[in-house]
Amino acid sequence: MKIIHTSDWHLGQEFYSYDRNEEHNAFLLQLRDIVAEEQPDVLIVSGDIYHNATPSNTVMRLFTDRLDQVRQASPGMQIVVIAGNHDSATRLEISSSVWSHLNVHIIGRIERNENDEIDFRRHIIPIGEKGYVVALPHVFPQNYPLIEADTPREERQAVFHRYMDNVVKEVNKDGKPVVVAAHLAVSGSNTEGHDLLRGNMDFVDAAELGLGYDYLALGHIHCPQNINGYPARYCGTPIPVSFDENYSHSVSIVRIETAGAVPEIRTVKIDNPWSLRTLPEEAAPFEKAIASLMDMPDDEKCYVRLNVRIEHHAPADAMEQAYNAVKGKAARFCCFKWEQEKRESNATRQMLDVEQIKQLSPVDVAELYYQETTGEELDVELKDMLGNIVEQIEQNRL
Ligand SMILES: [Mn+2]
Repeated sequence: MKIIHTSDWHLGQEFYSYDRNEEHNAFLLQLRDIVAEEQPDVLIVSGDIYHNATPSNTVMRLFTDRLDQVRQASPGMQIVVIAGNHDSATRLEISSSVWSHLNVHIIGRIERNENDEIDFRRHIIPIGEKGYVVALPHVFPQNYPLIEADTPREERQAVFHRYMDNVVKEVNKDGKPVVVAAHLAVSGSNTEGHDLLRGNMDFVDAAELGLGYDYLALGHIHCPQNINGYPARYCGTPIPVSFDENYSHSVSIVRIETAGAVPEIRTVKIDNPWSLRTLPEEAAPFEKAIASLMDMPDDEKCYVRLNVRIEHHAPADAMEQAYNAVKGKAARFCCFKWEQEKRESNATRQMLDVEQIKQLSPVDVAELYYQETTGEELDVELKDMLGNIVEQIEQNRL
């Protein structure tokens, strides 16, 4: 079985208010050409098709038109699409019955049949005589359906995977290769480029998914990587979603000869017409950073994040200066990456032990912290304000 594995397209992403349809269109045309060249048995899209739950008409049209062209580039191929956490599961499935006539299988969610039983078989897609793809859309861990009465919420996902595994074995009587497509975060994977402070990720131990597969085609984590100890891989984003996804972007081509064989994996690079650049590479003072923006060639298509080291405060008109610097250029200024210059405190650093700290008021601690991190005295007004807040909290507590 020959597979093209891709995920995390994030179609419709607005990048610092810039529209990315040109880039996504360029990717989908490259995907069409790769499919034409490789003639795979199946194309797997492991979730996050769209960036938002409510993509615009233009973006949905782009998906429909281009997916149809991709399909025609290898007419015998099956296409399996699952929902990611960014997708609306129900919206993604709107046209799934029409697509199913064209060998395109869109699985957005887990459904129950008229007897209120989980429809496991809906997720098992035969790839001709070659094998099966098991399509597991994204489900938040706390939302996995209850299969066995009294299963605690935190165990429902593992129970679901165990049942799924058993149904796959029932269906796959001839022992053909099985590929599982899933959109989830596996423990121990490299999350480079993801801002985990913004949105928490629920990590799942890969062992929880059972071992009833020959290849696990993962989506969700954007950095391409194989998972240690498992025939599993994140193919990564074809188009970077953030400045921190500073690595090569590709789709994965996977071949599995027989069940139990180690999958052969290679990648095909995707070229983005717009690069994402952080300028200068090392953080520099504001004026120097602006100068590097001014020095950019007029016709260079790229998104720019300015890497600035500041001593005190950023200039109030920093944004305006940056926008002015790219006037008349193709480059799109996006944002700043601020780095506060570490300064030695003027006051001798006080080392306090626990008992000494206990003697201090919260405002004293704030004052010391401010002195130590900025090297300056805390503003009197700010100090009074903090004092009032602390007082109010203490009064409420009594
Ligand atoms: Mn994603």
